[in-house]
Amino acid sequence: MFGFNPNDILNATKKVVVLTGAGVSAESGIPTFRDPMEGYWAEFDPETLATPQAFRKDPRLVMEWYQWRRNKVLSSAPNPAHFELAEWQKRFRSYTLITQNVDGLHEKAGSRHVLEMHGNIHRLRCQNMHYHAWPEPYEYPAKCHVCSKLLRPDIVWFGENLDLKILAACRAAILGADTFVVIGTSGIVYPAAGFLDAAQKMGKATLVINPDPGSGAQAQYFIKGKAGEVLPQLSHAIDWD
Ligand code: BJW
Repeated sequence: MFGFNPNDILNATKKVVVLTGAGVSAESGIPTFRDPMEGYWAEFDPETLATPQAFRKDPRLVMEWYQWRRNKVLSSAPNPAHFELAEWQKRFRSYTLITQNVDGLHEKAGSRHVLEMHGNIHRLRCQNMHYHAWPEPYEYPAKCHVCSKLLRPDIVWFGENLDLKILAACRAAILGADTFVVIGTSGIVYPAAGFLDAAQKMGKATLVINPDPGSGAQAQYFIKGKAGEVLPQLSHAIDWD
């Protein structure tokens, strides 16, 4: 079915790290970023919405866009890929889930200790890193209770630094892993985009799951298909004991 025996790289004795991207939430109805027809960047300009400069120039526009996106996420549900990846935390000797997604759907499906590289759309923060939940109902401009600065989504925009502790945890997990699995990411945005090559250079077994062979086909193993279909089949094919 896969062209290789999944038990060779995924079984209960393995230490596994999974990196996910927007493709994992596509089957939950959340658009990816770079799909040429339905991706966010097909309709919206990242420069005017997902950069610190955009927020300085027009904070209301940026907040309205994120409020719209958050409402979309709130009305969506995890799909079989999220649920299968949550199951995996019980299956392997060691397991770390890293995501670039900000939608929180992994946690909603039951995954714990997820390393969220790009933040979380359900949190707001000010420039002084005071964190807040979205006020319900939200009305622009929401300000920080501590320092009165304007609140923004706790999301890593282009040109912004990632949380160094989270990045260090991602790198340590990959360093300690036997197998690195990459699902549903175009592998364009750094630093996450560098993880697959780094894992290969470290001699880890690498597996990519993606409907587009252009996204990560350099991996040792590649499964062409949708995450919500492939992951349950893959789990079914593994001898877990
Ligand atoms: C399916 C599917 C299905 C569909 N099943 N699959 C080195 C080289 C070059 C540039 C840089 C570099 N280092 C830094 C940069 C600059 C920049 C960058 O990478 N630019 C590139 C565009 C070249 N990076 C940054 O600015 C980062 N900051 C940084 O590096 O600071 C320095 C620093 C680093 C470390 C420590 C300290 C300092 C920040 C990047 C922040 C990215 N933010 C975004 C937007 C967040 C805002 C928001 O959500 O609104 O994060 S960009 C956007 O892309 C979002 C995503 O998380 C990210 C990745 O996208 P993803 O997930 O890959 O989605 P798509 O749409 O690209 O792909 C979807 C995939 O799914 C496709 O492959 C489909 O085929 C597949 N798919 N259906 C499975 N059913």
